[in-house]
Amino acid sequence: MRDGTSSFLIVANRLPVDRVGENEWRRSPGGLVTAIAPVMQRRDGAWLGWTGAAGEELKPFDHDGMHLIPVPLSQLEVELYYEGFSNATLWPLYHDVVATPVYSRVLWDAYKAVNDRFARAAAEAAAPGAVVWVQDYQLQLVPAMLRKLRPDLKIGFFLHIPFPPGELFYQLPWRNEILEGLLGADLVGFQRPGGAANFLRLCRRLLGVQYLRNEIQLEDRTVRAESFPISVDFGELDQLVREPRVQQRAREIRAELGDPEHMLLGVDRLDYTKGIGQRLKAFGELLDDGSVKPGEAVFVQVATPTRERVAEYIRLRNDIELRVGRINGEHGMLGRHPISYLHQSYNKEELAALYCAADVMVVTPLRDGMNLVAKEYVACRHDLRGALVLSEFAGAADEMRQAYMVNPYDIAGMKRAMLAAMRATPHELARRMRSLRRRVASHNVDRWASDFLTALESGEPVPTE
Ligand code: GDG
Repeated sequence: MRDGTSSFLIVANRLPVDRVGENEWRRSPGGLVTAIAPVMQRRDGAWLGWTGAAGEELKPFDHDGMHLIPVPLSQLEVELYYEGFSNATLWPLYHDVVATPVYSRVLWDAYKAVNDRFARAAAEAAAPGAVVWVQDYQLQLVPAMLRKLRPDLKIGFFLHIPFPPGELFYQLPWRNEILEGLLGADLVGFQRPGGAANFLRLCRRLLGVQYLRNEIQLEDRTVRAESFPISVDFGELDQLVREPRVQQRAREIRAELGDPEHMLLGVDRLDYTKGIGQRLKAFGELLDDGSVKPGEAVFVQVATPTRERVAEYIRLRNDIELRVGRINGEHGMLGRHPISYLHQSYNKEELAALYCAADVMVVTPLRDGMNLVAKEYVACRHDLRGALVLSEFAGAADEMRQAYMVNPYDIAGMKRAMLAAMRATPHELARRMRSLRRRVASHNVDRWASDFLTALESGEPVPTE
């Protein structure tokens, strides 16, 4: 046991590993782990979170140079705290109410109880004066709970999803408690400046605290709210797609699709915030009105399974699959379909090959904290070919102005953007891609993590450019 000895602690809903055998684990894919792992190794760090299996009680263990501390969740807590309050209340509320949030006291009680368990576990694991970095919407009460137990700690919080304006946040019956929970941190990080501004204004209106610029003055301390746009591991992806086997696989993918003139691609968790239905509708209409001929373009939609027991997700899957079936039924030919729909997960390399193969990447969320897929696509296109169609409502839109920007609610506008992307000259594509790549390369995920931690530890703002 190493209780109370970690000078750097990550607290997240999930541990950064997936089980691959009885006692075997594999590091989860994703930039967050990659960015944070070196910091963990340098500072004798630990990561606290759930293993993903209900009812499992495991002792702390080491994996891949990281010390992991499992926090158990019962089956009922998974239903009430995770599927319930986190994903049926907070997720839709924070994403502009694109689905109706469920407000239930039973779910709220479970959320509080689980947050309390995470806070206690963190209080036990942290060394005196340690830095603790709490992640995301599932754990918004942890900062205040932890500060009460351990006032000596430096506590940071980062929200990966949007933070909504008052018009929406006011709906939440426990709005004050959530704000008070977050105010337990020394630094509250958001993806976009708008999220930080919403938070500051809501604290003033609902809690009556005052702020100057980005600092809230409490009786005994200061809390800062700032934006830190998350990113991807640009270098790793750039290197991966230069491997001959990945390039070969990209050629195979196009051949398997019948070598269409245009390959369009969507890669998302099958989530109602991602605008999958809207983009397929736009593509279907391009076929209906003859702007795109069957056989000329193929739309590959990878829709990774997610939150499959939450009612809205079951409905969404049915809607999308009905739409895909209709479009393919009307415009397909024997053995050839305009939409290749894949309700499956792929490994990183296959995903990279798909990015390399696609002429047009279509990223059209109705609301998204950042959207890493847009940045991954750009990181994979050292050939400067390929176009990015991007929703104005993704956090990534702030930084990726050279994309073909769309309003995903405007189907006609999306059709125009997809056509423009398909018809762009190589020169135009290269011009846009070069500028997009410059931005993502210089603002990669390491920079996100180090900017946040520097700001947390120094108490000084980090210059944004
Ligand atoms: C939340 C916020 C914010 C997808 N399918 C497969 C797969 N993926 C990977 C993608 C990408 C990640 O999952 C998805 O990240 P996004 O950012 O697009 O979206 P969320 O999951 O909603 O993430 C979001 C993010 O947190 C980080 O702060 O950007 O706004 O909602 O990396 O590549 N990966 C693999 N197989 C798949 O089939 N290996």
